[in-house]
Amino acid sequence: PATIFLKDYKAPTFRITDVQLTVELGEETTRVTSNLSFSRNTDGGQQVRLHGENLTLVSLEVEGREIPPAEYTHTDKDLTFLAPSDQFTARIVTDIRPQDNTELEGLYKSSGNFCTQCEAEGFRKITYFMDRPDVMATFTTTVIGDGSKYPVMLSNGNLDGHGTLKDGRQFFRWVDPHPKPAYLFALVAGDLACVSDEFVTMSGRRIDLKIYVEKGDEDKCAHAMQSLKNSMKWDEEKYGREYDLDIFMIVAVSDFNMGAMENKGLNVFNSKYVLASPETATDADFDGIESVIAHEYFHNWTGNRITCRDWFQLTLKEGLTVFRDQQFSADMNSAAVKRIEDVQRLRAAQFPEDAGPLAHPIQPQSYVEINNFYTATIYEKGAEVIRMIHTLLGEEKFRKGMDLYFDRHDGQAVTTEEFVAALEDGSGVDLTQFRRWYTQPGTPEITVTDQYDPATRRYSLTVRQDNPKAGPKAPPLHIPLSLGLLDDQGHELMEGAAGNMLNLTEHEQTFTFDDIPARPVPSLFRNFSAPVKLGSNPADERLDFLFKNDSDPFNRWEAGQRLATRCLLDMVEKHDSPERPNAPSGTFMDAFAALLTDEDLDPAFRAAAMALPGENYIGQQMPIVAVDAIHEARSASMRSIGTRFEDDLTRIYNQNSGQDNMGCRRLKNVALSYLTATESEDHILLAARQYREATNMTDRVAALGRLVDTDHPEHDAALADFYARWETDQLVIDKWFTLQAMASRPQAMDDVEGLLKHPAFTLLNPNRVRSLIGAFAAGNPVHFHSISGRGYRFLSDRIMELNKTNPQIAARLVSPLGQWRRYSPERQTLMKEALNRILETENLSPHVFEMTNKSLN
Ligand code: BAL
Ligand code: ZN
Repeated sequence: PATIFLKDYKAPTFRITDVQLTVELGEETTRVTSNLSFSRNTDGGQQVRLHGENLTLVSLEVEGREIPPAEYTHTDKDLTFLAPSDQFTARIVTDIRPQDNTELEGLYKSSGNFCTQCEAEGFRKITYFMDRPDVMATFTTTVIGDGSKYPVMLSNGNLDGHGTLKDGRQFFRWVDPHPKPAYLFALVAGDLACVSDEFVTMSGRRIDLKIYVEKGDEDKCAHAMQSLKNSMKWDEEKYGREYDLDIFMIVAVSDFNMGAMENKGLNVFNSKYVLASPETATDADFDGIESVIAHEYFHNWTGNRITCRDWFQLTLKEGLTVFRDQQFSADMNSAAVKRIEDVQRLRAAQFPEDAGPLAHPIQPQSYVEINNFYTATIYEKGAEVIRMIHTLLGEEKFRKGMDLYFDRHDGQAVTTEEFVAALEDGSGVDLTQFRRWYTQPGTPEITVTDQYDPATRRYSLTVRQDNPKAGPKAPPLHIPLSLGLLDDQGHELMEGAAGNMLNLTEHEQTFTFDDIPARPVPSLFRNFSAPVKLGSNPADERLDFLFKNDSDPFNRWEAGQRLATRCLLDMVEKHDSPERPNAPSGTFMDAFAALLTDEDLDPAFRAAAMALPGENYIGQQMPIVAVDAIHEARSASMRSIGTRFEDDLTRIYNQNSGQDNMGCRRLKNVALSYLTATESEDHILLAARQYREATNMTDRVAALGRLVDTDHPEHDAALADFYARWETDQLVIDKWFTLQAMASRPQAMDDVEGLLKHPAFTLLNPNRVRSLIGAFAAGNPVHFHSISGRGYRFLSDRIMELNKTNPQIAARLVSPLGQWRRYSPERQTLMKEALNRILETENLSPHVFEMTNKSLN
């Protein structure tokens, strides 16, 4: 397959300025009639090339004249003809078969309803078009079909009319006055229920809000609707952005490749990010819904009104919009816990990507298949880059920069360079060096040494940055280092608890601080002010001090995690030696004990601080991941903490039971995880009781998660009960698959293979694939990396099967195998074998080819 390069970008010779689309939905054939208005954009000849895939061309007219086949060329990828003049119209009729579309890109069917997914290049599977984001057109869409089967017919924009045609078919016409690229097109038709509300904008306009769901799910939309209203208000208050159509619609579908899609005025969502009731969704699900609803809504300004010039600019809209949704969730909930979770996600998904064979800058230079570039780097690192701009500019100047960006580029398709220039011009802050973040891959590694001279009362910090992935000659990045200095009582030595912001711009730089009465303890990269790895490892005592005293909650949590990580790594290192410890160090245990009695802490923060780093994270700290030793060290630590602090943990469990509060539930369930780790009968029965008596999914799933890892009779009983109880709720059954996929008990691999044959399992539903196969590969290190190679074969078999029906989802499963360099030689061989098997598959899609091929390099 061909590689596409950023350097080859050329503006289109012609633009399409208006689209009049008629879609006649059928059970066999769906007919799409597209009336296009073209106008010349650049010199470059008369040739017009339209993208199109899997389409049956019925007819082509240009300026009202039927074009005979001799006058156009037609391949399985495009349709080319000559423009008669600089401005002309064309009418193209094509037939498609949405019911056969298992790739879930373009127009397809989900649970009997029609829906679309056009980003990045799905519109070309609906009709011939210049399917590139720098072609922005107004759209009028008429949907026609059987009104008894599809009473609801939706598209982008405002409703302009509906009725019944002479032949009895129903039609709805939608007009979207805002020029948009085709990737933002959407169409939905089906027998759906609707939940309605309204929002009054800051200028007093009344907006209809509609959430469409399958019948019976109406009572699970309240949280999504409230999140939408909160998002609309927040974007007005925080960024001065008002909604711009008369109606905003969300449709929940159960078969969806992504989380959700920001189509103009008609967001299509994976039902996972819409449907929630306390009985069926966990607190984490509620948070996920809030943030994804916000994310898609915020795209209306950052993505839709101002879009990307080409797909190399994807982070322009994604990094910025993730940053905005992170800000929103932080404002709605505990900002400290939100920041911790965002950094955990970055470290879990983006750091390994940036250190492995699939590393790329947030603005990549080339790709084979754009769908492979919806990555943690583009999204999560992209958001960190925007956050650093926000940190460097400060709240007020950042807003000025954003205001200028909106003013300057509204209605345009732009580049990240234009974004940075607007932020720079609006704020007056020079971002010349900062721009390197857009083109350098890799996670910078920071080492810090400090010195204190009591005679001069001068303290100095020497900070060094290295980015091995970007190569030895890579120029230094501009890194904001938010710093606090603490005295031995834990008081701040510099003004403002937020500390000072240092600009690290050289490979190595020394910062000095005068008038410091005694050697201070530095608190570095407060609130994780840059996406870097801090290499220098302070002594346990310093970490313990920061854990107890730092006023920056992120760094307080971080110090605890570093302490825990050090203990766990020490246990791993001594795994095969006679002095192998079976519990974390005394310093760690003391710090943990302090947490258990600190009732002043926010319960959610306390829960986050009490949780041990996960096995994958511990593995990331090792040159070669010691899979089994890590698992054993972590399990032994859980057990020893559970035993040593049984009374305190039981007290916390009891105090926080029965409280209708997310933080309390989280704290209680962390306590439960330690207690059940002791494997004592009493605690297993406690989990079983919690499972049975739970009034919400958070508690039920937390308890079931503890039981699936045991061989206790409650294991089978609880799993069977859960399935019987929720059999008809797909999203809940996903959890049932995931818990078993992530279990570490010895038979887990047999269980996972057995689940493939379960009647509720299907490779055609992406959520189900993620719930079993994705969860196993990413969340069950000890079985996935089994030295038998069974886990790798299991994954490669599924990728080869999925390659036939849904290449996008297949390709997304490849990355765990791409981490082979981080494992022992035996595992490396097995992982590469699995990758080679995939590569030898007949009819390998470009999606899977690119991911597999790059993973081997
Ligand atoms: N644009 C694809 C889904 C999202 O990032 O919102
Ligand atoms: Zn997005």
